[in-house]
Amino acid sequence: MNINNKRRTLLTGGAAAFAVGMIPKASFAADPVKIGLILPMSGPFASTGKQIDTAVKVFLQKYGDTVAGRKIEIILKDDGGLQPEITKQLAQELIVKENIDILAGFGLTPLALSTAPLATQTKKPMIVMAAGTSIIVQRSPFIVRTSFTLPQNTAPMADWALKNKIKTVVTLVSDYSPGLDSEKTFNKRFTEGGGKILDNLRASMRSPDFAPFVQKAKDLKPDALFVFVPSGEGVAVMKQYEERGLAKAGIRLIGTGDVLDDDLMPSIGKAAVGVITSHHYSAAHPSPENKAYVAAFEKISNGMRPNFHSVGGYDGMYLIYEALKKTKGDTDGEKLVEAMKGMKWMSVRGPVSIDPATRDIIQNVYIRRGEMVNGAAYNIEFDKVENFKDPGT
Ligand code: VNL
Repeated sequence: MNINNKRRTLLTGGAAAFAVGMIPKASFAADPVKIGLILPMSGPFASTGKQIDTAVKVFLQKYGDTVAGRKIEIILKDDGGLQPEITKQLAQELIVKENIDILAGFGLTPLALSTAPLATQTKKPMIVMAAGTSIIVQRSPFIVRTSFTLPQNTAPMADWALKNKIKTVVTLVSDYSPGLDSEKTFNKRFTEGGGKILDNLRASMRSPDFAPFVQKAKDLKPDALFVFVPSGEGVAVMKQYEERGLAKAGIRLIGTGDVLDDDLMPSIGKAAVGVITSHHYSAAHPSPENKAYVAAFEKISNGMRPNFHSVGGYDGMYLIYEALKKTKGDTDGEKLVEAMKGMKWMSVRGPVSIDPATRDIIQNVYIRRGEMVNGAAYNIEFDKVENFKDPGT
């Protein structure tokens, strides 16, 4: 209570200073380029923050902390992952008090949406490294996304199901915007291709109980259960799927890769075998770039496996560095965003680019099967849709 009150007073102070028009001072070439990194480092989505924070460390180790003659300074803030107004207030403080040049992070959609108007008002590039609702990039011309979108990752799953004798599906999603994006995309693609949706189930996003939903799905006897839950919640879903015997009842599990998040695969173990998911990143992606990344990440973190959110953070840093090279160290927001548009590079996930029209990421979406490799569960890619843009909803 006390801490909260204190925090609120502080934040109100920051907001007030901002409101009376305290214009952030321009930074000079000799100053460091400051990146305000806002992540959920605590709370139910802390794994997302930890993954991105670690990826930034791996990036700095590989590429150094100076680019285009300017030192890079990262200022990390923990927003707790659940309160959009806290994320926005932290962004405001970073801009007004710390004079940051670039905003980055944004673990969940509501947190990115609340901060978008600030990016526009202050002309600060806002790099969305994790959140995946389609509409986010439309909320500010200063947003550039290096993560993914739910429609982008869902559509290929619906297409795969249609081609693989899955005729009836029950969907289960988290009841907030990325879940609704995923549900809408799956419904549309699957029914347009001749499939039938038996029910659309939605579980609460905060401390969900999946048991009644998984049981309901079982009772409806679909060919498959399609699942989207945000990173961190997959273990609970997999436990219910296993305990309630859906696989034995002949009900397949399919979904976006969030449910078989690499971060959780060691805990999910054998339950993941045979589960088909579509996603833009697997720690098992067989490229030399990715092998080096996984090794560096595991080393710096004492054995943590990198997940897709880490890659959004790693590529976000890469994009910032390449843009600064193009502007020769100029941190003007409009110039940086302009430099980011159309940028192409070889990510650890495969080839990616920033769509110059939408500022969203274009990437391969892979179809993967859960398999045991030397005693550990991995998502093994066996098919892909190349250079896939967000199809929207
Ligand atoms: C979101 C989407 C967050 C997918 C996730 O993990 C995720 C979001 C925290 O847009 O809120 O896996």
